[in-house]
Amino acid sequence: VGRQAHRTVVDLEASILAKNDERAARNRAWLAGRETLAINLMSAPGAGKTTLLERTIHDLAKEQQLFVIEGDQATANDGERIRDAGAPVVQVNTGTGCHLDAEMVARGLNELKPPARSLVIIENVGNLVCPALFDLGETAKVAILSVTEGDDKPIKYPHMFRAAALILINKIDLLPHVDFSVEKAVGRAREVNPGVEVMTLSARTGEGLAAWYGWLAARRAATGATMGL
Ligand SMILES: Nc1nc2c(ncn2[C@@H]2O[C@H](COP(=O)(O)OP(=O)(O)OP(=O)(O)O)[C@@H](O)[C@H]2O)c(=O)[nH]1
Ligand SMILES: [Mg+2]
Repeated sequence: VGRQAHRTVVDLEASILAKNDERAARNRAWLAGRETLAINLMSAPGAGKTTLLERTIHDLAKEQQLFVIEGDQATANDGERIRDAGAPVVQVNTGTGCHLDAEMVARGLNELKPPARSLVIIENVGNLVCPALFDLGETAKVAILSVTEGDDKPIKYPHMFRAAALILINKIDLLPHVDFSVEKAVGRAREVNPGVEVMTLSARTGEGLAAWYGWLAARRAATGATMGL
């Protein structure tokens, strides 16, 4: 009986992930059909996802409209911050859930209705574990690690840092006050994800943000190029 119950749990997990992957594939096709770049922004709680988005919306206001899907267990606080910063936003509350899934993103996109060739950023629930396991149909995953979390996190939570196309080390304005080696963090990130691009920045002071904006612009150009634009 024990073995049977175990098997049922394993089957259920596999079926949840299979259903999610199928929905994610439909999101990906929907985004591709609209030549839209979608970034899944992930980090531990408080690493600076919303702060980076507020700053990005502000700094790119003249050249690039951002559309945002905000994931949090509870409250509309981050959604309100994004709206105040000037971007269309849909807030998704996951309740007890520790991550967004592809169905939530499908509903978010349906409500947000980004026009063709948009840039959509999905702020995932603050968590270093669960979000890495769920494909949302995004074009790329970006992970933020802030210097107050410790330079050992990439090897302790390898799935998130392995899945990321880009790792942003945030809050570098605090480096003089914390015991964090950028060199060690980058080395550990590349232990789990060889060759991954890493940038250091401060969403507060703006240091390093030009490289992030350059990365976004290059990804947008590549999204168009692969679609024959
Ligand atoms: N010193 C410093 N503080 C920062 C920086 N970026 C964000 N913060 C602060 O870190 C705290 C958390 O920032 P948020 O942007 O809310 O973090 P988040 O990742 O969106 O948090 P959750 O949505 O709860 O997961 C806030 O007090 C920010 O002001 C930075 O570059 N430097
Ligand atoms: Mg946030």
